[in-house]
Parts: sequence; structure tokens; C-alpha cells
Amino acid sequence: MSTDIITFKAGSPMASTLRMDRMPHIWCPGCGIGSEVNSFAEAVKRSGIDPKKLVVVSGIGCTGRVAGYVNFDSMHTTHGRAIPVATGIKLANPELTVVVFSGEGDLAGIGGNHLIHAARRNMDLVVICNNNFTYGMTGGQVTPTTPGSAMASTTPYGNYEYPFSLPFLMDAAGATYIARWTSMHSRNVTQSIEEALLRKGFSFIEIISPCPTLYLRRNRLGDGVDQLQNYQDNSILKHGCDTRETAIDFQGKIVIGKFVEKNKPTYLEASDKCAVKLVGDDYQLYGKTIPEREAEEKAEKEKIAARRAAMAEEEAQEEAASHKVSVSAPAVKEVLAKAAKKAAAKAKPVRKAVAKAKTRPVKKTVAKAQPKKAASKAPAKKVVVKAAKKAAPKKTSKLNKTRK
Ligand SMILES: Cc1ncc(C[n+]2csc(CCOP(=O)(O)OP(=O)(O)O)c2C)c(N)n1
Ligand code: SF4
Ligand SMILES: [Mg+2]
Repeated sequence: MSTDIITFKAGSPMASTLRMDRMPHIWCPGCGIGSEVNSFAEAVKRSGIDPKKLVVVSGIGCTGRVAGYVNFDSMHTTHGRAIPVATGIKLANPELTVVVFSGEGDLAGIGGNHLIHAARRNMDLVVICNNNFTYGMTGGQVTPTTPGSAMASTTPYGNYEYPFSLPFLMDAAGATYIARWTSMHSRNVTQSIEEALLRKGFSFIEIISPCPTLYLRRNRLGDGVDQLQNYQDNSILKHGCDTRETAIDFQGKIVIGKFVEKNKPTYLEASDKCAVKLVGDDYQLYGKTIPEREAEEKAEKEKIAARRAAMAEEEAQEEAASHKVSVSAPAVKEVLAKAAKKAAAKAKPVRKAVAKAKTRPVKKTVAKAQPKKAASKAPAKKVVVKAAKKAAPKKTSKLNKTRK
């Protein structure tokens, strides 16, 4: 590997959360998985949890490769078995935060039974499901979420099966936190993952995502960017929405938001309670009584809160420092002053036109079109833009002349 690439990798802002020695990754251009991993890494950082106490488990598939790229303890398990492995890890060491990151085929197809039972038990896991409506890694077969009529390699005349709506399935099974976003909603994805990392119980986050290579191409839906535009145009934000209303039709509306957030005892809490009933307060799990474990948990929460507070303080200081530097450093000041002078000289004719437009015709238009109180800024803007455009061609033609 050339030194340039090594330096580039080491300097990446993702160097602490991704295994840079495994880069470049296998994901196709325009695939949504990469941006989801980015959101996940950001959420881990923002949450303040100890990365040494985090485990990521994936099944098989393109999404299943996530476990191999993140710089945390991780396991790439067999197809559909991410949830049982994650459950085992959580039960063996309840202090760990366990995240399952996998595809909808892996989680709701071959692993569907594990998914519903982990939700039913309120197992303390965060499940991130990349839903691209296809078995990406194996050539684009139909999955349990492929919308009706969509083409897949196994449904060449269009899908005639009834798809799952995963939020509805998870709600019916008992999940205590359910959210859905698309891979275009990176900030919301980060926020949901952060929330899920900091809560107890079974959290399910679905991310609708483009697979340009197998799903979009076969369905003639353009590339990844076209699909992000479709998400932008067709997403409907409905926090708390009844999950029965979250079905997705082929290229239809996509209801997004946080649908469910409720508390009930987790699997471990319920099993503790049962054990205490049987053997009394002396009951121990891995050599610790319940009050001892609770005290440890409280101490960990305090550490997390302290890390979050320190991060917030650091961010605030950075913000303040950036303002200070731009005002006080003399060299920067000089450069800014020069730039401002230059810009002012260049902008003169346009400014004049804008000023003219502002003083006369704008007022007239507003006065004619609307009563005084309701005068909107919109018509004024139009006139200003027109005036600016009038002035602009002069500038462009000069420029063209000099180029010639
Ligand atoms: C037991 C078993 N059956 C089938 C496969 C083949 N297989 C590998 S990945 C995959 C589909 C994965 O689809 P999904 O979970 O949606 O992930 P994506 O590739 O779309 O991210 C299948 C069927 C396998 N590896 N093991
Ligand atoms: S085949 Fe599809 S899901 Fe797999 S990496 Fe490529 S675009 Fe992503
Ligand atoms: Mg898939």
C-alpha cells in the first residue's frame, strides 16, 4: 500500500470507528449501507457509551458485511442467526450493549422466527435493519418485504406475494421501540440509533435503502441518487403513527418516524424477578446480586452522562473558539477585508439594480396585490430577482468577451 493511501486512511474522521485496514469496502456506488454505517458510527460517538462495551453482530448478506468493517468487537454470523448470537452475548454478559446490523432478508426471511421471539421477549438488543427490498448479495431474489409487482430475479413477471410491513410485524410481536427512516434521513437515523443505544429493551430501526445494482436496475428506477430523490418526495413523517398504516407499495408513499416507544421489563429483568421469587433476595447472576448489578448500572449511566456533558462542552468551546479566531486573528482579518472590498467592487452594478427594485416597483406590487397587513415577501423577491437578472447578463457577456 502506498504511503499516500496509508496517510489518507489514518487521517480519516472515521479512523476510530471503522477498520481502515479493511477499506475499500465491497458496497456498490449508490448503495445505502455506507451512509447507514456512518450514521451508526456517529450515534455511537454521540451516545457516550463505552465503545469497549459495545458488540456488533451481523448475519449474511451485503449488510451482513457491516460487522467486518466496524472497529468494535463484532461477529459476522451465519445467515439469519445474528439475533440468537446477539441474545447469547447479552445473556452471557449483560453489561454489554449489543447491536444487530443486518439485511431484511437475513432478519425477516431466514431469521424471521428469531426476530419475532426476541421482540416478544423484549430482549435488550438494538436491531438495525437495512431494508433494500432484495437479497442483494445473492443476485436480487424476492424478499419478505419486496413490494407487490416489483421485479426480482425470482419474480420476473412482478412480485405477487404479500409483503411484511416490518414496523407492524415488530409492533405485533412486542418491540418496545420502533422507528423507520430512509438512508436519505441520515440525521434521523443517527438520532434513533443514539436513543436506542441509551435505552433498555428491544429496539428496532428499519432503514429503507437503495440497492442500485440489483433492485433499482431490474425495476428501471435509475441510480442511487434518483432513489434518494424518490425518498425525499414520497416520505411522510408521522411520529406515533399506527403501525397498521406503514405498508409500502411499489414506489409509493413511505411513512417514516418513531412509531413506538414504551417501557416494559426486559427479558433479563423478568427472569430476575422470577428468580428472586424462587430463591429470595440472595439470588445472584454471575456472582452478583440484583442490587449490586443495579449499582454498577447506575455508575455506568453516570459515566455516560459525564462523557456526554464533556462532549457538549467541547463542542460549545470549539464553536466559540471558531468565532473568536475569525474576529481576532489579524492575518485572517486582513484577508477577509480584502475579499470584502473585492466583492463590493464587483457587486456594484447588481447592487444598484437590486436597490432600485427594492425602493420602487416592489412596494407597488405588494400594495396592489395584498392588504397592508398580509403583505407577503414573495412578490418582492420576484422583482428583486428580475432586477438582478437584468444586471447580470452585462457581467456574463464581459466575461465571455475576455475569454474569447
Ligand atoms: C443458510 C443459507 N442460505 C442461503 C444463503 C445465501 N444467502 C447469502 S446472503 C443472502 C440474502 C441476504 O439478503 P439480505 O439480508 O436482504 O441482505 P442484502 O444482501 O440485501 O444486504 C442469501 C439468501 C446463505 N448464505 N446461507
Ligand atoms: S448489491 Fe445492492 S445491497 Fe449489495 S452492495 Fe451492491 S447496491 Fe448494496
Ligand atoms: Mg436486502
